[in-house]
Amino acid sequence: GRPPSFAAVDLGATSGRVIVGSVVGEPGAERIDLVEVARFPNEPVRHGDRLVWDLPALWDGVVHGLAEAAARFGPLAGIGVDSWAVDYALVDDSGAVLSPPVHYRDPRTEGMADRADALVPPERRYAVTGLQRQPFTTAHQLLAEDGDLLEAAHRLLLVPDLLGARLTGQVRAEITNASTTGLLDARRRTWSAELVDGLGLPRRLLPDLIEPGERLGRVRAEHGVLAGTPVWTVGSHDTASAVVAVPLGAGASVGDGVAAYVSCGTWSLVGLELGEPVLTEASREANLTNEAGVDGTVRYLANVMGLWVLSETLRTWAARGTEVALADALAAAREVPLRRTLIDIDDASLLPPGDMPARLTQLARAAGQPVPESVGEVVRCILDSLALAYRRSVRTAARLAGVEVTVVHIVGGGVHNSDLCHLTADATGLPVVAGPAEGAALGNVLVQARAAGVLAGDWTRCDASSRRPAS
Ligand code: LFR
Repeated sequence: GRPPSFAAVDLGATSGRVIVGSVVGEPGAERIDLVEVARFPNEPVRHGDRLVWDLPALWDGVVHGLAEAAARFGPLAGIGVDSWAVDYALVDDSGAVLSPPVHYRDPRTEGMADRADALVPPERRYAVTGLQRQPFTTAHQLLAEDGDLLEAAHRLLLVPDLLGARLTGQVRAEITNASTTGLLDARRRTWSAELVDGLGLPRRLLPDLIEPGERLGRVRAEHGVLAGTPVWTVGSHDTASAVVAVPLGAGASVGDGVAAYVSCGTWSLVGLELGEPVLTEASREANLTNEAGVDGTVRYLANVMGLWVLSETLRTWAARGTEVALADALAAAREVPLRRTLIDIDDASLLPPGDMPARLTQLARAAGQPVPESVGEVVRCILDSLALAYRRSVRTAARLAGVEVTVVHIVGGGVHNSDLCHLTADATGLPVVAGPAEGAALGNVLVQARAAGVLAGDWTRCDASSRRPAS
């Protein structure tokens, strides 16, 4: 008969995708065939003075994509949803969305991390959550939230939880994404009442938690052809799903060390999979994050600003009338001497949308580096600075976790950027293994297939040695 097929809804900062994964092959030697059935743009829009996600467009893309998946692959064995983290909608007790989810790059969070510090000291927050300091953390967004809206709100739903609730009627907070709110206890994997209360947030906002690999519910009758399809919880934070798809165990057999990963897309998430969080002061000072992974693991990683800087640079040029294709930009960079200009790619000035070349000029000047002028020089500067940040992040994570890294896996769209893959190998001095490109979708499908009992229950995703940081 037909192989069981699972639809992964994978929403990224620039596009959403519905990808069907079919489990084929003999038991014990299964393979997942991935087919992209829909791709739709995700373009943030203005709502008053806020930058928000276009929820109606996303929902439309998701339901059409799922209908297409069902039409092509017959009754689906499941649906799973993952997206970027931290952003949420507030809903009332009928489930109606009270205002569109605000984009994490909106400047409303300015000063909110400091406000949070005044309520609960940063050392304490890190000791509980293990979460990196970022302006856009959900808790910081909530401190910037309109008071009337907060009062009217019944629940807060992160984007994948919101879509899951619309599909099934079930309201839950999937834990991998919940770990990016700044309100989750990293060790206990429960909401931290201490932090919720300490930050003055209403406890009722937080839905009951759920782990990946559970049946959230079935699609409601009103959704026509999809009605009755099981919706499985997955690593609903895209990075959690991407890490599931990294062949970490294979990598760990290179020497005695463990594998690091770079989940490379709009952001580059660089780090390790561990069995326990690292909650030390040194880790807080290095701004490494402990996010909840699938199967009780910890994603110990750094957010590196990522290919966002490059795409936003190309967008800046296009807006000025100079369209530069990515391939041409990369070709131009190859003509420029290596490491001509190195800047701190994680500088906060690069977070919001805007004129990237101007910001790079400023950073170069401040660092006493040659200002990048031509297309090639600018792109050279971005790629070299990214690779350097990868090296720094891999080394710092390894040092603070007490492990030796012997291989780096790159997954996500960035694997198509072979220049960046080579630079990463050169910068880290380690072998780099590239792929899969659709990491988040593959991880999403793997967790669904296991939950549905289609893949053996005992596949482990990482070598035991990478689950326990050496003491
Ligand atoms: C990557 C990602 C990162 C998160 C950032 C903002 O897509 O999910 O892991 O820090 O987006 O949500």
